[in-house]
Amino acid sequence: MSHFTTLGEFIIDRQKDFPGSSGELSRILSAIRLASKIVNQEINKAGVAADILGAAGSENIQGEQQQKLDVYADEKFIKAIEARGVVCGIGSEENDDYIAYESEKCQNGKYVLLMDPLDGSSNIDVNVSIGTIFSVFKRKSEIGTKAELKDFLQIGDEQVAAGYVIYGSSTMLVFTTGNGVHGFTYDPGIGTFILSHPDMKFPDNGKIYSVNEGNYNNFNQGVRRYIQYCQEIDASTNRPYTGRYIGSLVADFHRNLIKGGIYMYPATNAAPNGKLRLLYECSPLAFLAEQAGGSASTGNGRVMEVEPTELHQRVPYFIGSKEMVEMAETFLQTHKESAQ
Ligand code: AHM
Ligand code: MG
Repeated sequence: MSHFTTLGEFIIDRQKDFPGSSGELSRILSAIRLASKIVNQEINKAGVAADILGAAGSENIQGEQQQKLDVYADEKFIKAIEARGVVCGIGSEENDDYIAYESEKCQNGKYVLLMDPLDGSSNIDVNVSIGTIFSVFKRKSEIGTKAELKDFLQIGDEQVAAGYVIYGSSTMLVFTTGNGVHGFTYDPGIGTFILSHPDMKFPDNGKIYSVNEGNYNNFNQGVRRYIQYCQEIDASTNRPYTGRYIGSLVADFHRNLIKGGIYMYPATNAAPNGKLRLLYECSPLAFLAEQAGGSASTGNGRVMEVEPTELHQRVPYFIGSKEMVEMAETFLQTHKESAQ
């Protein structure tokens, strides 16, 4: 039998590469691995649970309501992380405020975690890929105390780990601890994540652009001109590009990482900072993109350098193959002063 590297083995082998190398980061990753398996199982039976078991009324003897999957995922991740006792607090897109864990063990933890437990959740009901995104920072407050807001409001460059789980045609966990990006595919038969995509790299260029073009008339001139550029015919630069938009950031990002492409969620007239959240979505994927040789921009500089001032802050977002992001930035800068 050929040898497969499991996520567990990989974490142990690479522990020396992890910042600090004290085992805590490994425990965070293994908590994420566990929670993602539980969430994966629930996602896979989403239609059945809602339409058949729920209707039968016999599944839940306490008479509890069927939980929405994003709330379910939120709870599973919060509990799995808490149980390892190495994270002092957690910030989630699902919750208005961060959670500072109460136990002494957690308050002795060196890290905080930010996450979007189920991104693209509007796609659940229609059987389209969704994902979990996470980001880990060292805390700023004193060890042995409760987590504070300043622990969460850190620039992307301070991340010690980030990653995502994609619940797609197969389930994958992709992460970085600052030493490249590695992807693991879940084998449901043995309940294990196997290293399937070591050292993932964004192609420098690609031919996929991903944007919600329904917003076209609400984009600024630079974005509209860049979209026109993507659609122009020029065989020497592989244009027109192919338009692909799933509406699940993780899935769009994952495809573009493998094939080469750019994902954009620009500012619109109604939403001057775009839609996506800096701390739960943009920063973690920016860390992954840069580790994979790609890039992530607000259109006005690196996402990784944006100073957060609030937990749910949004930023315009351009992420993917380096040369494509650079070209988008050039269009944005060139048409900066133009009328909307
Ligand atoms: P969510 O966190 O509420 O799921 O929103 C984030 C999602 C992204 O996954 C996706 O790329 C984007 O919102 C789609 O938004 P839109 O429908 O406006 O194009
Ligand atoms: Mg989201």
